[in-house]
Amino acid sequence: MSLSIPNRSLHPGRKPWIMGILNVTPDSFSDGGRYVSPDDAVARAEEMVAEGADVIDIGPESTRPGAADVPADVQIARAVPVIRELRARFPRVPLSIDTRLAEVAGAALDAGAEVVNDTSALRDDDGLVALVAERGCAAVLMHRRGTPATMQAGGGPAYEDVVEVISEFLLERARFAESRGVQRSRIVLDPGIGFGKRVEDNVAVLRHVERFASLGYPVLIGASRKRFIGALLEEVNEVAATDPGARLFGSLACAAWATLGGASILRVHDVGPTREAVSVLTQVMQ
Ligand code: HH2
Repeated sequence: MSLSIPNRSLHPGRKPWIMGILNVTPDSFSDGGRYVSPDDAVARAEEMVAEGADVIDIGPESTRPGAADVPADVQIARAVPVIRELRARFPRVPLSIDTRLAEVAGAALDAGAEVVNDTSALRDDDGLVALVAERGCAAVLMHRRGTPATMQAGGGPAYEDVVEVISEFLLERARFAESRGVQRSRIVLDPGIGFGKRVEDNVAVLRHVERFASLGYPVLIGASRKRFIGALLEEVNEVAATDPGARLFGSLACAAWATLGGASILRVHDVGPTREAVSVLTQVMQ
């Protein structure tokens, strides 16, 4: 299985790519407000590249539970200067834009990004699928139930069989994208940990990474520092319940597990530690 990113074809093998998270937002759940200034954002990206990030995901809109929608012009003003600067400094590092809006994705692609990471899997903006097809960029299609504003209401929705529901959804979205002209080799699937799911659903998703990886597309897993890790750590580290920064070791456990399950991309805040964990693990696996 391979993922073809324009001009920089990368072939996920047993060792997943590390996608470093760069949220240029004032309100992201873990790093909100830290990289709002383009200079700070670029410096953070430089750190992540030095630590071995294979791709940088630039997020101009928080998708944390309860977050409000951010208009396209605001997202563009946050992301585009950073993408331009990163493209100039790192001509070979793939850049990804984390947005649900075609206008934002188009501006990011013009500035040098080549991956669109859409947490709505091409549902929130009808124009996005045509843009992705026309521009030939890679696209991450993620499962999410509800919207960021509503998805965790009442602790999150209940599922009959969360793995089955998500698998069917992802395959349907991939078929939809392909029917509109997106090449199969440009598609990545993501079960969407933390998006409209209860703690037990997130655990089930992670437990069955292998199943998602068998759907025939590269799989991205984004567990890093998420709230369910805090919940799982309740008895051993109560700080982790409220402090995303205290979820590093739990996040590494998830990254290692996802690697064993065949994930192709790990979306993480802590690039260096994840890279070390994955490096040791994949050498043992061989
Ligand atoms: N998670 C977040 C944002 N974007 N994209 C994909 N494909 N998969 C994910 O799991 C995912 C994602 C949420 O994490 P973060 O960016 O750290 O926070 P926020 O949404 O608050 O900016």
